[in-house]
Amino acid sequence: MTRLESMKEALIELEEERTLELTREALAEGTQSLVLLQACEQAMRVVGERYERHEYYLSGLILAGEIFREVLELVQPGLEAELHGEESGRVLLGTVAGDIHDIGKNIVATALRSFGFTVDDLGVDVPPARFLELVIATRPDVVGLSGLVTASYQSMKDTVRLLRGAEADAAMHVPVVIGGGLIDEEVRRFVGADSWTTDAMEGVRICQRLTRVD
Ligand code: B12
Repeated sequence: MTRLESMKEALIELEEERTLELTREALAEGTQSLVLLQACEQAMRVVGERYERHEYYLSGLILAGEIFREVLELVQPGLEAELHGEESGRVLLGTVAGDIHDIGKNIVATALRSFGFTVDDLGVDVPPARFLELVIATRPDVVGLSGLVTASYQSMKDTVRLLRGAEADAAMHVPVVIGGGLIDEEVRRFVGADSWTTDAMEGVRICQRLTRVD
């Protein structure tokens, strides 16, 4: 088993110290931050499946989230060094109402900032009206909505409807990108968003495409 695989395994088994130790070792031997993050995302998926099968309880999800946060602290400096870009557009980002998952959203924020975007991060459990308020105040080029629980899709839909609705300035048609582990084309259609992704780097490319002035 490679060090990366061992690290992934340790996270799946919720072994905090071992995960962090292996992360430090992998970084020391030159493993890219992005590669480490991808391994962590796969591990989190397995943790989620174990929770679904009742092999892990809520405490398992909480611990996994905690360990991931600590891993993120270790890889963050490398991540910022690996990614860079010219000054880009402005993105308004947040996890929608009814959802408190923020690990993925925070990774996207870091990736976007590293690529030169200005990111206004509204945090978690953000109601549609708050997004509208900030769209009017900050005039972003893209709105990014994050959501991991199924219930978040309705909040995303409500947010898009409000942004496209009568209260919003018709001239201000801001593209909306949605992201989160379980999102797919069907969800995008339900929500009425312009684009979707389950990957932070693809999210950056989508935002670059949407803000490109040709
Ligand atoms: C860790 C975790 C938690 C932690 C979250 C900690 C935190 N600070 O975020 C805690 C313990 C708080 C938690 C709580 C709950 N959780 Co939870 N959780 C997870 C778990 C295991 C991992 C999530 C994660 O961080 N993944 C890693 C990140 C990096 O991946 P990501 O979020 O997908 O983000 C990437 C991309 O999607 C993308 N991206 C994300 N957002 C955006 C936004 C934009 C704009 C763009 C461009 C890209 C983008 O970029 C990221 C990097 O590539 C998932 C399992 C899974 N499969 O996702 C369950 C999971 C999401 N949770 C689940 C559940 C059920 C819950 C609870 C309801 C449990 C409970 N009984 O209370 C609560 C929800 C409370 C709420 N209202 O939100 C279910 C959801 C099922 C469903 N269909 O609704 C899952 C799928 C587990 C499962 N399989 O059952 N959870």
